[in-house]
Order: sequence, then C-alpha cells, then structure tokens
Amino acid sequence: MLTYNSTLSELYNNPIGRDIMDKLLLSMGMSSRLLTNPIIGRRKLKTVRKLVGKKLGDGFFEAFLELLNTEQDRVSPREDGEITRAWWKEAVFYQIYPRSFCDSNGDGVGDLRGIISKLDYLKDLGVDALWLSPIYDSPQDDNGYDIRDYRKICEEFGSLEEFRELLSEVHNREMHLIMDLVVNHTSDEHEWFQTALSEPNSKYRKYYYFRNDTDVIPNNWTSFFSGPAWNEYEENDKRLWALHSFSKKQMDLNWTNPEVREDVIDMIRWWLAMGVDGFRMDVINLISKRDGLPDGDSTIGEMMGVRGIENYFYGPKLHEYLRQIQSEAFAPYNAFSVGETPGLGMNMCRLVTDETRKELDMVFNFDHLESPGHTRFEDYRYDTEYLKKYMIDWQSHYGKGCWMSLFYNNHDNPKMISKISTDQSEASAIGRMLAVLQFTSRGTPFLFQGDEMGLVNSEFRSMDEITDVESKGEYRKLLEAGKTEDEAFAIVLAGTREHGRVLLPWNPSLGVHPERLRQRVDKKLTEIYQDLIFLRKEYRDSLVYGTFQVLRDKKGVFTYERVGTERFVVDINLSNREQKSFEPKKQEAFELVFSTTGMATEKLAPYEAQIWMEVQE
Ligand code: ISL
Ligand code: CA
Repeated sequence: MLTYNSTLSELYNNPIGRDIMDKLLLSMGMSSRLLTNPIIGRRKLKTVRKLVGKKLGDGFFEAFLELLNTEQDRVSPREDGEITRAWWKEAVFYQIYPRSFCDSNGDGVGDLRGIISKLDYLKDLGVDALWLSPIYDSPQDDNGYDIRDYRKICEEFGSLEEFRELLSEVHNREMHLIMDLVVNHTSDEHEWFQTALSEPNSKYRKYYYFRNDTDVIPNNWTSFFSGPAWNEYEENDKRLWALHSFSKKQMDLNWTNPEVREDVIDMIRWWLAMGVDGFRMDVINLISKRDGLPDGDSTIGEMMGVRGIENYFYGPKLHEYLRQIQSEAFAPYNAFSVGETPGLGMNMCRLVTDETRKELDMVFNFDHLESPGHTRFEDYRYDTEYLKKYMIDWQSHYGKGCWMSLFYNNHDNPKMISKISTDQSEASAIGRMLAVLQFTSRGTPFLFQGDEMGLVNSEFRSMDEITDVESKGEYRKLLEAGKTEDEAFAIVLAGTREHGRVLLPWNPSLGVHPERLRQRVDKKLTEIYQDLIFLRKEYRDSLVYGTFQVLRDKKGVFTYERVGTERFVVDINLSNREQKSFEPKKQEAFELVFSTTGMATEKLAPYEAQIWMEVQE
C-alpha cells in the first residue's frame, strides 16, 4: 500500500507511478534521472505535497495514490532469450479510413469496392495487412466510431456480400485484414440503447451507465469532445442521465455487466468465424470505470484536457476484461489484437502487452505524437530531437517480451510532416526520413493511407470545411472561453482530425481541388516505401528481429545499428541543416544500400537518411 509516507522512489517503482512521474517531469523539461537520485528519491510524498500542494490541490495526490494502489502487478522488461516470432511482427500494416480512401461510384464517399480496386496497389507496395477503420452501420456522428449495428455494413460503404468479397480478395493475395472494434460505447441509435430508453425495465438498462436517482448531474466528468459527459433525458417527470465519454451520440457501455461482455465477445467471434484476422480495439483502456464513478480532480482534468479520466483510463478491472476477451474470443481463432490505448505510458503498455500476460498483442502508444509540454490543438513545430529520445527509449527498454507499433499518422491527427515543418520545400525530405526511421526500427510499422504519397496538412479556410465532431466541440469551447472566431479557427486548424480525413488524391489531374494537389508532395515516395519495405523483409532477421543500439545521439543526428544475421547502420539527419555523417561506417567495410537522396553524399543533406550494410566475406 502506497501512502503519503511512501518515498518518491517507492512511488517511482510502481509502474503507473513511473509512467505518470516520467510524463510530468518531461512536460516540465526535467529529466527523470532526478528520481533515481538517492537524496531526492528518499523524500516522502507528504513533503512534496507540502511543497506543491497549493498548486496541485489535495485531490490530485489522493487520485494519484488511489490509482497507483490499484496495480499490484509488475513486469520487468525481458532482456534475454529469443524474440517469439509472429506474422504480425513481420507484417507491414496499412490503415484504411474507408470514407476517404477510394470512392468507386463517384458519390464522394470512399467505399468497399474502392478498397477492392486498390488491393493490387497495396500488395505491390509491400503491405501485408490492412486495418479498416469502422465500416459498420452507423449514423456517422463520429464517422463510424458510433456503431448502430455491429453486424451490418454501413450502406454508404457497401454490403456484407461486398465485405466477404473484400476479405477473400485480401486472403487471395496472402494478406491479412483486421477490423476496428469499438466497444467502449455504441451509438445512441443502437438497439440496446433505444430499448434501454423505451423500456426502463428491460435488461438493456444495465448495458449502459444510467442514473435516475438525482436531479443534478451525476458527476463532474467532461467528454473528450467537450462539454459534460452526461446526456439528460426525461422519464416519468424525473431526470434520467446517461454517460458518454465521447460525443452525445456515443453512449458508454457498462462493462461491469457480464451480459455486455458476453454480447461483445459473441460479436467478435462472429467476425472472426467469418475469417477476419483480428481487431484494432478502439480506446480499449477506457472500458473499466471505477465503482461509483467518483468526481474527477480538476488539476488532472486540466492537464489531460478531460475531467474524470483518472477514474477510467486504466480502470481496476482492465486486465480482467482484456483476459476474458483474449481467452474467449481471440485465442480460439488465433486472432491478432492491437489496442488503442491513449494515455498509457511504457510501463502500463507493458502490463497489457507482455506476452506472458495474455491480454493484448500490441498497443498504440501516443507519447511521440506531440513534443512534451504541447498539445495537438496548438500551432507549434514538433521537435525531432524528442522523436529520437522517444525512439531510443522504446527501442532500448520496452523489452523482448513486448512488441511496439511504429506509426506517425492516423485518422485522429494532423500530418507528422507538417508538424515538423510547414515549409513545402522540406516536406519531401522529411517524409523520406520518417520512412527510413519507421522501417528500420524494431516493431510493426503501421502506415496510414496516404503516408506513401507524402501527404501534408490541408489548407482549410473556415469552419465550413470542418465536419469533425471533435473539432466543432473544440471550436465552441474556444469561443466560450473568449477567443475570437479567427483565433479559435487557427487553433482548430492546427489540431483538427480533418487533416487525416480528406479523400486520397489518387488521380490529382482529375478535377481535384488544387490545394489537394499540393498535399501530395513527393511522387517518388511511393517507390521509396517499396524499397524500404523490400529491405525490411529481405533482411527480416536484422531489421525486424535484430538488436538495436544507438551509435550517435548528438543534436541533429541519430545513428543506430540493427544487428541480426547482418549488421546495418542507419544514419539519420533530423535537422534542416547539413550534418556530418557517421564516420566509422566508412572505415569499416560497409556499403550504402539506401539513401533518401539517392546519392552517396559525403555529408548528410538536410533530413537525409542513409542505410549502410556491413559487407560479409
Ligand atoms: O486522447 C485523445 C486526445 O484528445 C484522442 O486523440 C483519443 O486518442 C481519441 O479520441 C480516441 O480515438 C478513438 O476513439 C474515438 C474516435 O473518435 C477516434 O476516431 C478513435 O480513433 C471515439 O471512438
Ligand atoms: Ca462511394
């Protein structure tokens, strides 16, 4: 039991404690080495509370201790032995956001036929597995992350027959297909929720978080998409409340109810029986909420942008639920799982992905998407030095029993190239450099559609062009906080998820918005992706499973080696200035196998990345 009398180093030994303290220090520009300093580590929590208690408030410390005490397990990274081989560790994944991938019938909305028509292209690129963002029946309040019927395909996208055809076409090409599993919430139009509303005595009342015993809002939680996390209905002249962590049309399922878990598991098995190879599990770390749904601490709420989050982002039954899904649904079909787990740091990620624990195969960790101290809705330039720090940390410390995902973009984020620089003349070099880093690191690369085209952010001109429910909520919130319309729009523009959701410019010459044309900055990039994926597969033993070691970590450059049967040296210029290349590789017998500039230059050009391979006698 950790208490106010526990020392900082005791707190730091708790996996949740470590993740949170690391993040706090990082955002304050301080090193976590501070906590391994014996003098500081001996300080008690109560001393710290005295020092900063005024600023943070008592609730902060209470919540912190309570959270830490829910986790009794420990996982230390496995350093020795072999890495267990698996198809999904060797695969290159490609995320398709169906609405904006490829439109086959000209109605402006991507569809399943469109995906089928691009399978040869994807195979040719070197892609082994597809992840489809939701294609289920949905009122599309959050572009399909609000599901009305888990076993139906959204009409705009196609039919179940077309889905079966897609699946078999994928398998014919020896590729895999995973779907999106959105089970933290359903649409308010889902039959379960509708029945719960219309028949108060039905069992579906217990499928969600309903409250009818209070006139005032049940707690102070806010939703991820701004505003309170509760909808208000009326029933027999009384107020009826229902919880939603996201939009007002995405109602949180009550996972403490065993029938909810059974129904979800049944649905997963239905898709797996059809031949689907696994699932990406949407906000899966949010499914277990603390009993009684206690108020959130406002300091934590402000730090995280959502009030109440400490009560559910790593809830008390998370491990239990994940294991149940794993053993009852995934394991019987030998299916693959990758959890989307916003907010979890490395140690929490270990606790849900370590291979001995049978919870998830992999997760998406998001700590690298913004520089420390910054948030998505902020116009700033991303620090590539931090990307290096993050990669070194994860490559060296995640351990052999865990496996990381490698990605920069998805449908929830502006483009990484644009975060690093808005200078169009640098975009192509940055895209290439990021690709080298992604395909030569240990982990599974997830491309987001359009990465291979070098897409950058769009130049939206006003809120009229923004349809995303999150952006609209953010805009409203900013106006309420006193920003002018222009100021609010500028902030939304920086962070809007819309940048990841514009229709792919497959054929830019065909009457596409001129602005979209500019988005596609690098025509040659697709070939570069092909080459890099080829290299990764050809030298799987080194580039997928091999060891990782930093050779050079000076400002502006990042050099590392990957060693398996072969020895590779990857030499990266992270800056927009020329840099010295890594010397030793030239003296020893190395040959250049790849360069983003296509030349064997003496120095590293801005954002140039080179891959060298040791010549074997
Ligand atoms: O935590 C975040 C920062 O605000 C979010 O980026 C968070 O990761 C995200 O909102 C969760 O995303 C997933 O679930 C949402 C859906 O809107 C997203 O598209 C999906 O990827 C609700 O289902
Ligand atoms: Ca269409």
